[in-house]
Amino acid sequence: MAGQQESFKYVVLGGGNASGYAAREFVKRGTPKGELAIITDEPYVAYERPALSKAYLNPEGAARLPGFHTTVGGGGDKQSPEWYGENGITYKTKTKVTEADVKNKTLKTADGDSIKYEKLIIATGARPVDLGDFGTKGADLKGIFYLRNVEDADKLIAAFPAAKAKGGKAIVVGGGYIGMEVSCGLNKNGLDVTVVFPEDRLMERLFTPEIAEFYESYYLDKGVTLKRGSTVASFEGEDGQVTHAVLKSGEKLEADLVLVGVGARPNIELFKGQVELLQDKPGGIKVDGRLRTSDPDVYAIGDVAAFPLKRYGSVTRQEHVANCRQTAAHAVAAILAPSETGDYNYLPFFYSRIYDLGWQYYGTSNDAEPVFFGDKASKKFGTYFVSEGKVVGAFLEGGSNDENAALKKVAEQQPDAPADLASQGLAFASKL
Ligand code: NAD
Ligand code: ISD
Repeated sequence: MAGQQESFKYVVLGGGNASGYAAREFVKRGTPKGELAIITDEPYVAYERPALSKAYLNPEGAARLPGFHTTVGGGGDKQSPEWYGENGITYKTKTKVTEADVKNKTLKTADGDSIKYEKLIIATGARPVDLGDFGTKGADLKGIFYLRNVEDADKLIAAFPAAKAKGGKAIVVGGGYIGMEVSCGLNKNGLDVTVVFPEDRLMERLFTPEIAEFYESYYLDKGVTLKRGSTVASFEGEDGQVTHAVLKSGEKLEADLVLVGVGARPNIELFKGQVELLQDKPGGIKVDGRLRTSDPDVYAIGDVAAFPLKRYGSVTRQEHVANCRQTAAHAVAAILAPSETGDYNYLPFFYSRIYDLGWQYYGTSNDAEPVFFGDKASKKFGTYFVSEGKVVGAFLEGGSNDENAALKKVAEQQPDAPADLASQGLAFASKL
């Protein structure tokens, strides 16, 4: 029945990974049943989104729900819909909020219902940048896919047989996370993959040329083609279905399937004029060290939150699962135990897995000199980042849990860099 009115002490808006970790923290801290609601337009309760560009695309033994519901990725319970019910949490799926009225602490849904809250946590996340936003002609043709949620991944997978029947040419636009991880998935599924990206190397924002060269060779060995320094000017099609990608250079590539990963935009629109937003980079909803927005009863977490990065004295948004988990727990702590909760102190962390490889990266490489160590041939190598004589960041391919933990310690402690850092290699991190 439309026009229903409900009221909860706490509401989390957005059902991404962050919402599941927030629920876990509410439960851990003994929140009485009936006080928390989570609202999402997705059809599923929270799941570990990173699986979608990795194990979800495996040709065999692929991850599927309910196998990767939050919080399995963080070493916790698999929070099924029943888990939320048992813990007295109202989880409204397929519910689109179309209006937020922060002054009156009310959200309105597309069905005309109102939901009132005392404290709101915004966890609306981010959405893929659409190539149509860049004016790319033909960007609305069928056969062009994006990847953000389970439905996107299912549509992509469902398109494999027809694409293969036509010749199996897959174009991946973008050389970042999605570009690298999904190229691996498409390649493992037998598609003939070409990656098109504007930079001179893959994952330019994190990889040095020396690091990138290793992964690029790996893709080439697997039969993946890399088109560096290229963007797609337009797509061509037949009967509404994509057939070709035309690069800025004029080169025309056959395209039976296209996957686009050219970045993400924070979902802030509902809160324009309601709470303070960051107009300039990094964009998003501005929060303080307690993840609180300009309204004292509204918090923001995960990809959408622009927060003070305490250890580097800057403001950042981090589109990363580690930040989503940690901001969720921190905001709930700040709400339920304000006197015991200090400022959020995040250590930037990035990771990825492709084929039999896996890398982790902690800290920063801003204005830092890379110091390479290890041996690419044995698939175990890394790079320290040194700034003003201190090691401020570290990257490692093929690390064990202990080695990755040692790497994290380096970025946290920022030790002095010895002259023989490169030859000490991993031993330097391990003995801290
Ligand atoms: P990204 O920022 O990692 O990469 C974007 C890439 O787009 C850039 O490397 C660039 O090559 C490319 N690009 C930009 N404009 C282009 C254009 N006009 N034509 C061709 N290429 C262009 O973003 P993403 O890969 O789209 O990922 C989206 C989100 O998903 C991000 O928030 C990311 O952090 C997250 N994600 C993270 C992981 C992980 O942490 N392992 C994995 C998958 C996705
Ligand atoms: O680590 C990751 C990953 O693989 C993602 O897809 O962080 C993102 C999260 O979904 C946050 O954007």
